[in-house]
Amino acid sequence: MHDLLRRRRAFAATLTLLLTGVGIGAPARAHESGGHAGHAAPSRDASKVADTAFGRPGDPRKVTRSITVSMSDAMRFSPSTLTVARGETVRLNVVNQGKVLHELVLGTAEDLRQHAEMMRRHPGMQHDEPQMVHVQPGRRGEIVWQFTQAGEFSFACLIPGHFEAGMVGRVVVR
Ligand SMILES: [Cu+2]
Repeated sequence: MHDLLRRRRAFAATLTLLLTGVGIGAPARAHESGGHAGHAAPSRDASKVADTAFGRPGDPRKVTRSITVSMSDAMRFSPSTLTVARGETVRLNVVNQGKVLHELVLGTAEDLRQHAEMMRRHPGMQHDEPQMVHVQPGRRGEIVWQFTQAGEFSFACLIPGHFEAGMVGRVVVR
């Protein structure tokens, strides 16, 4: 009896340590040893710092350009390459012309590759972040994003099978 209780306490203490460790900024380490390295990328508190390697959520009042991107069941985005100026806040009007759900997720190529892998391992995982939009068939959605970093980034549909079929695009920021 006592033994069990002691073990339980030890377990609780370990758990607390683990959780605290993750909370105060050991996420890189936690993720190295853990299963998915993918979502570790922004090891910051998203509620405080929304900056990413590919920019940050844009202020809808500061949109300087709208770009329509359509998605099809051929697993393609059109256009598949977007060129934007560094610092520009863009509204992506994302139109699903297909008959199945598609999504558009912005990120670095590596982010998206890892994210797609995680989606394969955990199908049905629900997600909602500013750099992504899920669009039902025949509907439209939007992402307002400010591209603060120059470089080449990606966008993709990470629904299992879609990414693998080539549902990927490119964002060039200069
Ligand atoms: Cu798709």
